[in-house]
Amino acid sequence: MARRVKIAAAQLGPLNRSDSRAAAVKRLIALMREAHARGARFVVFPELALTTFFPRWWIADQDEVDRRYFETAMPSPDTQALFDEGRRLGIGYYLGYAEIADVHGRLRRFNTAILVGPDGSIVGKYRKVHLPGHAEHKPQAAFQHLEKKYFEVGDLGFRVWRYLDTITGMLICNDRRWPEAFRVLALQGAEIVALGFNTPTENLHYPEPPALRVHHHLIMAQSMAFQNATWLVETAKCGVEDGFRMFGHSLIVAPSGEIAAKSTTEDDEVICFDCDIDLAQNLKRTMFDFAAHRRPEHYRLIVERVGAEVTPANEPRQPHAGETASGAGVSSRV
Ligand code: ING
Repeated sequence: MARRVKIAAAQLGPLNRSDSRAAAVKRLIALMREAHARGARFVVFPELALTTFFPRWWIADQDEVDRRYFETAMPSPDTQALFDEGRRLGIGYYLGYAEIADVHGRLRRFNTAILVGPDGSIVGKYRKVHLPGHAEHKPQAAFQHLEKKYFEVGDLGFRVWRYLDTITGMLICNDRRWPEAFRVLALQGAEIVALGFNTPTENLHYPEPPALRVHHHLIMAQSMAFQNATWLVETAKCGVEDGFRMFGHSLIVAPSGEIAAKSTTEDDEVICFDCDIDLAQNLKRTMFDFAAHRRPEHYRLIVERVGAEVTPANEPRQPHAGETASGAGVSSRV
């Protein structure tokens, strides 16, 4: 009997700086109720779902940033209502937020997502590893992208949890641009990957056609789901926040790489799909049978080398300290 989980992507429209957390939570609860009414058992909310996408702003006063945009507790007085409603409806969810954590006496700040069970318990936590953008102020830029200033690199790695009779992993936004992140989850048996995102329509660095950014978003989601034989739910916070636009295109992608559901607005919107979790069995048994086909002995560079370096096989090179003598991990055979 196939395992089926009806999953919802609960897309949020804009949250302006003037929007309170309570207003955000009210909208999240309305989305949760709609998802529940449509039979969903798991709802994926966006990245940083409680506030505006504040990394677009240079805010010098850290206390102001902490007070206005970070959560020191989860649930907090503002988010308790969401936890209560989730428990009342018996529905599980992924929630993205900015976390301040006291780790061994030191305050640390992360772009975080949690997996909450139908009983309201926090089953798992993920802290965003791939932080895009910059740490310094770019006064000439039309907007900032200060995730490297406001957050630390996540310290929990890429993990999966047994959740609603499935193996579920979590990622956040920019992680979807790095195949390694999905593969580490798939190597742990991920059957569902939940990912919230906030992606600006405009490119900070050069005039990129907005349609091209969406094209990238769509091909990455389809390829990551297919190449790792997992369901992939990607939920946007989108629309125009204080004049700055982010695109929607929330997605539910099947392990076949097919888009099963896609949002059509840049507002609060629920999309749902009744996911057959066993759909990936054939893929995992044949084309993407990792044990049968992967050759890690040839992949060493992926872990050893951070940035790209031109190292042609027909030009001798001195291996860096700590790198294997053969550099690319293959023999010097021509
Ligand atoms: N947002 C964007 C994302 O990766 C970005 C940032 C966009 C980086 C396009 C590079 C290119 O979708 C977040 N929050 O990561």
